[in-house]
Parts: sequence; structure tokens; C-alpha cells
Amino acid sequence: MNRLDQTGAAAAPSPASASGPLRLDVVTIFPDYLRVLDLSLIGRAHADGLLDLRVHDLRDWTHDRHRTVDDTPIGGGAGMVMKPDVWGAALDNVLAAPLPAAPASAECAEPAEAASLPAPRRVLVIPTPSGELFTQRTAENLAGADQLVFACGRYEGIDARVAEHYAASGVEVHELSIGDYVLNGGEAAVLVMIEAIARLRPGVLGNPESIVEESHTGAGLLEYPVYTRPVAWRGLDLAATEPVLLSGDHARIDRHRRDQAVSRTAVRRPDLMARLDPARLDAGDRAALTRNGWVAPAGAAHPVPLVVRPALEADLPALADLAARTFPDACPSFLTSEQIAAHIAVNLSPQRLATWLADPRVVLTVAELPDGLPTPPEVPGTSLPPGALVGYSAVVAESLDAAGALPAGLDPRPPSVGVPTGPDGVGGLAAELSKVYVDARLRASGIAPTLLAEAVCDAATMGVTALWLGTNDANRRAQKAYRRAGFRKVGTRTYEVGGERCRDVVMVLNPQETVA
Ligand code: JDH
Repeated sequence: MNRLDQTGAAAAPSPASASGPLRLDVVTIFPDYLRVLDLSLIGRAHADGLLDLRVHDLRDWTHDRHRTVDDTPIGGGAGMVMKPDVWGAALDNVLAAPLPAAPASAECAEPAEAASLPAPRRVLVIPTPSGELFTQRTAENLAGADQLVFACGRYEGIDARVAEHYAASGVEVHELSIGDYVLNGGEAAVLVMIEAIARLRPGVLGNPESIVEESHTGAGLLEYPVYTRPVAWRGLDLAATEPVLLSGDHARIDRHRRDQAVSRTAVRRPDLMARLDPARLDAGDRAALTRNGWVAPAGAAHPVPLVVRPALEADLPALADLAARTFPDACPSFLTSEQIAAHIAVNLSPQRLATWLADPRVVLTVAELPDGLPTPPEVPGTSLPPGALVGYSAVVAESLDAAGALPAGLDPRPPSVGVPTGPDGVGGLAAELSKVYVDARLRASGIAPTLLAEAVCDAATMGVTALWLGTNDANRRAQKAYRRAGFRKVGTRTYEVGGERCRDVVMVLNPQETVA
């Protein structure tokens, strides 16, 4: 449940060890509703003297024969509103309850100093559908109080002057909602709040380690799924679906669980994704994020959505620009900018890209930031506009069109690349991965591996059995990335950039084997 600490700034555990029991007063017209508290761990904590829970019947503070607690709304409207005078009498009473003094600590041993003890922290909590959201952070804050008074309304709620009056008289008042749905009264909300708060007090929860773990794991992610024996249950066999968990390899298990936490959060709680702290994400987290449609570039304030999709006609200008910007990064340093520009003008021109887009033998994939990349205040000038293209890949299949021609710009296949037959023992098709380029600002954010996986997947669908690429001999970073994706070095080739001969490493992968 660490995700509930959504700010990442875990509040200090309550200082209850230095104070007395937490005094809880609940005022309600349905005292029996709160009886379940006696059964749960709260009941045991009550018995152990860690909590002092008192439930009061609001009608005890009425004075009329009918014990009236409600009246019609002033200004008209449906329903009834709870009377401020009855609530005032009840709350004056419980907020004046004597609280046991904190046990004398070493510094406060002198009677003179005991007289200057700080006033106890008394908090009035009013559940209401229009309150601030009650979160784990609220629970952590309220767990530090000495007394919590819960005012459970019914009907349309409590006359608004009650909250106003106590706040104005110096009482700490919180109007809180447990979520965006409508209850019939505050009682169920108070059960929820008390359970969330009480378990944070030392000694209330059986296992204090679980609380320590909550505030230190994760970066605001949902929990990964958990399992226990039997390993196979009703046809669901963890040996088949979750082999990593049975591997005994704790590093791999941790990584796998973290990946599951990321994809769960992306699918179930996209609202939490944008609130993740990139500083608390490692490279593996970033890769998992990107596989799930988010990217957290180093130095970004928070993750942003990422879409990996087929390139469209409308992308051409931006795509050509991206290609021209990223190609030089992959070139050896001895090439002049004129040589690189000459190469780009021919091989990565808008015309060439347009030809590829129109050619069914070419799959052009782009990575887009639909919301752009907002500028973190401390890193100016790195922002990107909504819809920015930040990466692309091209798979060019080696097949002839009706006129007997190969696709434009397909490099000659090096002799070191063999073309295995297809899974059915026939066919066999080569394609060049030409190539995976990512905007330098988004390096190491997991986009390249995602584009690469997409390209391999597309190649598999096209029936490709030999997906090959040439990448500069000196570009170790790129070779490592391709190796990670399953490519193996099979040889070298020479490659001309603007008339200059460069040495490339040739790597190959069979998409039919990779994509099971
Ligand atoms: C306290 C009375 C019932 C129901 C008016 C509000 C349309 C007003 N998360 C939470 N949901 N509900 C409560 C809660 C409900 C309470 C009381 C807490 C006291 N009621 C009540 C409906 C309205 N309604 C929603 N609008 C969309 C008008 C009161 C709660 C908490 N915590």
C-alpha cells in the first residue's frame, strides 16, 4: 500500500510513544454502527490501553421530547439538515474531556516544568462528501494527535456553521471525504479513517515491520501481485505463468515484481503515473514504464505519456527533422558535417521517408510524446511541445515489387547474413532494420528498447526470418542495445556516408524465434 504515500514525503511516525493513548470520540445517531470497532484490532488496542475509544449518542444532547437532531434547510431544498445547537452541545462536551497527561519524560521530571506541558492536540474530524480527500498522508498526520473527535452526520449533513465555529475557536477542524462516491452518513467513513489511523500508532498493528516497509518501498507504485501455495491451482500454474518467482534468483524476482508494479499502475491508476518521482526510478523501471506507455527522461519533473505507433503522412516533416537530428549522433567522429549532411540529403530526405511510408514492404514506427515534455523549472530549454516525435525505427523487407524492384534505400545484404527458412520450412525473408534512432534528450529512457521490440514484432508479422542491421563499429552503446534485444554479431561491412567509407558491425536476429 506504499502508493498511498503519494507525495513520496512520508510523514514521521506518530510520536505516540512519548504520549498517552490516542483518545477517539465518535458522535453519531447510530452508536451501534461503530460496535464493529470492538471486534477488530482496534478493539484489542482498546483493551491493551493503546486507544481510548468512546462512542456517543448525539441524541443525548437534545432537549425536546422527540429528541430532534434535524430541521429543514434554510433557503429551501430537499432533505433535512442537522441542527447546530445539538451538535454544539455534544462537541463542547467531548472536546473538553480531560486527557491523561503524557508520561513524565526525563526533561519534564520537575513539577514546575510539568505545569508548562504543551496543550494536547485535539482534532475535530467532520466526514462529508464535499471534504478534502482523506489519504494515507492524512492518516499519518492525524495519527500524531492526542484526541480525534469524529462528528458523524446524516441526512444532508451538519449545519455548516458547526465547522466554522470550532475552527474560529481555535480547534483544528478537518472536513474530510474518503472518496468520490456518496454514502448515507459519516459512520462508514469514520470506520475507515479510524482503521487507517489507528494501525499507524505503535503497538496497534501486530507487525510494525509492515508499516516500516510501507513507507520505504516503491516510488508511489501499486503493489505487485502476490501468490502462495499451491503452485498450481485450478489450472493456474505459476510454474508456467510466473517462472521467475520459482527461480530462487532474488535480483530477478525483485526486477520482475517491480515491472509488474509499474504495468499495474499504468493500467489501473494512470493518475498515479504522472506523480512518480523520476529520481526514484532505476533504468529497469524506466524500461518498464516505456513498455506501458510512459517515459521518464532523466531530469524530468515527472513521467509523461509515450505513444509508439505507425508513422503517418502528417509525421513526415517532423520525422525528416528527427532523422536529420539523430543520424549524426550515430556517426564516427572522423566524418565531417558536410559528409553527414550529404548522406542525410539522400538517405533520410522527406522524399525518401515518403517513399517508405507508401511502400508496404517498409514499416516505419514513431515514438511520440502526445503531451510533450514539460520543462522542469531547474532545467530550462529542454521542453518539447505536445505531439513531439522523439524516436523512430524502420524495417525494410527484401522483397521485389510488381516491377521487380527492391525497396528504395535498402542496403545490400552483407554475405554474412544468412536467411533461414520460415517456421513452416518454406519462405524465409530478410529485412534490414534501418534503424532505431532516439532524440538525444531522451536517451536511456527506455524508448530505444521499446521501438526495437516493436520493430522485431512487426518483422515477425511480416514473415521476416533474418532481421539484420549495420551499426558503426565504434558505437558500442548501440551494439550493446541491439545485443540486449537479441541481435548477434555475424560480420562487418563497409558503409559509405557522404563518400567516406565507414566500418560497420553487422548484427542479425530471427524474429520468428524471438517472438514466440
Ligand atoms: C458524511 C450525510 C449523506 C449524501 C449531498 C453530495 C450531490 C450530502 N466519501 C463520502 N461520501 N459520502 C460521505 C458522507 C455522506 C454523508 C455524511 C459523509 C453526512 N451524508 C449525504 C449526499 C449529500 N450530495 C454529493 N453530490 C454529488 C449532493 C450528504 C463521505 C465521506 N466522508
